[in-house]
Amino acid sequence: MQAIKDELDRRAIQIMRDNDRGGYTIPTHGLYPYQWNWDSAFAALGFAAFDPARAWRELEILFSGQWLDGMVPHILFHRPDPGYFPGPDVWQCRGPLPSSGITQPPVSLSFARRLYEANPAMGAVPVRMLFDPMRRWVQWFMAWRSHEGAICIAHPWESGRDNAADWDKAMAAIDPHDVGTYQRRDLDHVHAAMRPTKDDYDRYIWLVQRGRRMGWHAPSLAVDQPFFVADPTMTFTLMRGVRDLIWLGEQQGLPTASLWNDLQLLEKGAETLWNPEISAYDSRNALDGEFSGTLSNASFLAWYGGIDRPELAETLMQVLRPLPYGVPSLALQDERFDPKRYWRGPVWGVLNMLVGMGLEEFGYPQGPALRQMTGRLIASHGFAEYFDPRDGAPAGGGSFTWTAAVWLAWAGVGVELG
Ligand code: 9WN
Repeated sequence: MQAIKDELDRRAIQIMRDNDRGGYTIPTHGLYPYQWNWDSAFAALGFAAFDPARAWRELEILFSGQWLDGMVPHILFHRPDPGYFPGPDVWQCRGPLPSSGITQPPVSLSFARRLYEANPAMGAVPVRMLFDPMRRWVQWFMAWRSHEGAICIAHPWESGRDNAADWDKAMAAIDPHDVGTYQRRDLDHVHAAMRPTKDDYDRYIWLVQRGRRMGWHAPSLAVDQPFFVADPTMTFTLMRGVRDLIWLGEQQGLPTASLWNDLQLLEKGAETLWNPEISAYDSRNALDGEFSGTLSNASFLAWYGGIDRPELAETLMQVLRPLPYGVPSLALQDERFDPKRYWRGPVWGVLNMLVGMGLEEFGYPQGPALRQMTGRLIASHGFAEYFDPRDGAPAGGGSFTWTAAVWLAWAGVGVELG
């Protein structure tokens, strides 16, 4: 068994090295040729298992793309690559590096704490360097993405769960008739049945065009938002991030007072996302207050955010019962469930890990169980972007950085194979 585990470790490290572009890591060759925000945070955790200095470098380069207003972009376009659309010419942003104009879940705040805890002597300098940029990113979220304390997305790509059923109703309100023609590149790499539809893409691009017209100026974008949905992914990852940033600040004697206020507001906001009809946390359209009625893997991030809710554990057990590999991005019982199309059914190592870490911290047996399921999933089906939740069949891009990182940082640690 140890030999199999060693071989998987070796392959995971090789994937991370192959996707390393010198200080930053791409998610996978071809489909995603740039630095993505939350992918990089997971990459840092993966590197921490075999090259801690390189792990900090990943986060430092991510934050070198931070905008003056505090936002940390969801993509940094370090070197041009015609294989991805929409590229820097479409976004037309004016940050310190060519970038997109939206953000992604701030898991990097929490992963910085993990890096620090693993090696406080090495972490002291980077923490002192990153603390203020991280705090300014939190302030940006609270200023421009908060609705009653819950954190909203202004584009489906911000959530990281881009194509989730959660956004369907809110997206339907956008009329993209004037979007014009454009050439998608994702379909050159992955089968159309696994990717978003043209109707969705028209709206994604329409929202980018709106941002560009307004010069990506946050106060202008906030007026008459066409899409603004409170998201459990954002809310719980920021809540956890703020807690961990406070912890880091206290370790290094840095100012944390404003973060305590943010945390209080986020805790109130999270409760506005509890949907009694599905007995779980749900996304909620901030424009009309409507819940989306979607049981997704993000519905179970509350523990990761630091909130225990025993009814949620019952809902989780029902969702997990028919499935061998962890939390699906949409519950099997949902009529919109689609096992291969991304974020509409498949299972992701990264979400299994966040949900599992939270459950482990609160002492639920489902936490270690999720870790085992994810370990066995990767051991038997490889380092794919995501997997069919019924049989583990790999889907999306291959040789994926964050799946390798999840193996090295969590799923492969203590896994029982065989
Ligand atoms: C758009 C890189 C990213 C992930 C997201 C995932 C997918 C991009 C795309 O890939 O999004 O940002 O083009 O589909 O949904 O979570 O960060 O791996």
